Amino acid sequence: MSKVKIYGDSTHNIPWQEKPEGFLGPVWRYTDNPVIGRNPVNGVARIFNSAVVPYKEEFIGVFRGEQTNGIPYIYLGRSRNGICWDFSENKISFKDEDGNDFMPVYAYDPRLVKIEDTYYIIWCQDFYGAAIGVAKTNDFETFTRIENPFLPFNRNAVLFPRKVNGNYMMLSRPSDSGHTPFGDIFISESPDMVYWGKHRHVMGKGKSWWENLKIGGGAAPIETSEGWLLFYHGVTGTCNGYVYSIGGAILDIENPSVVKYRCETFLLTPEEWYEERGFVPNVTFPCATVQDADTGKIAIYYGCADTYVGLAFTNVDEVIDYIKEHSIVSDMDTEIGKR
Ligand code: BMA
Repeated sequence: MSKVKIYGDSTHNIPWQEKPEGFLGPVWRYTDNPVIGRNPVNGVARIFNSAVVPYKEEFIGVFRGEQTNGIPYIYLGRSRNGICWDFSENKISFKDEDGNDFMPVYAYDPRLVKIEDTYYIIWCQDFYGAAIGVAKTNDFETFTRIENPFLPFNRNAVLFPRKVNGNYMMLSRPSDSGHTPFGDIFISESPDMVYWGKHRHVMGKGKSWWENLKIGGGAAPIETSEGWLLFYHGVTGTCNGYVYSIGGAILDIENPSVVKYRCETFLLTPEEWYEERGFVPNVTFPCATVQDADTGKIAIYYGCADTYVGLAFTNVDEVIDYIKEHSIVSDMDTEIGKR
């Protein structure tokens, strides 16, 4: 039993390894990373920045597949253990609400969040520039696109796994259409997943070097007795390009635009060959977690160097203690975020 309670499902078959003896950080890597290597599907050169959920005693996921023509798209994958994946050779076929084909021009960085009985896919796509797309499914057979929630330009949208005060909640990171050199995390609310408003600032780029350029939401927040546990990405700029690390914060349960704790240090930063070397070097980019409410175990799925998918582990007590011990919050974090 963990000290901090996770509110959510039990996932007894969670992919998991104990922390290696002597390892110092709060998040440790799977020893056989990366879990998805190059050329995983015919016509797809790389899979990375992808999201997974437990589904019917197994796992299912939406995967960013970089096609051999360079255009990213979303592919479905299934796994018995969350580690070895079978991918569909075809892209996910999106329909509009009348059942007609409605394919985005491109699609990348999908997140996958279950709210009540519906699974939502949220990704970045072209809407006259980079913007957020949303689709829903109940069976992973038909995928219905619903209205785009926000105007361009925006990225890194992730839904909360339940309504808060009666509304759906979505984090996003307003941006430009290119390799955005700025960016804060905002939150928006909707009564119906169509109309979004009550926009609030959640947190800005950090003071620490590893997140001093921009930040963006990562995995869907995990509901705990200490608040919403958020794994996000933080970016710094170097003379050799951007470096993407994984950070952690805890948001207020009733009012998630308020940051209760924010870890001054990264939780994981590019160190291994598959994080440092690839299509875009030095990227660790979290998109999903799988957690077990009974034991507090958490598995983090993260993209590595825009080339591979990696798995990392922590547990709720350890990561929450670590974030609280290393927390520094600014006024911009703790305010309601309304101006
Ligand atoms: C961001 C997104 C991510 C990517 C990262 C590093 O802007 O496009 O998909 O992992 O850059 O290239």
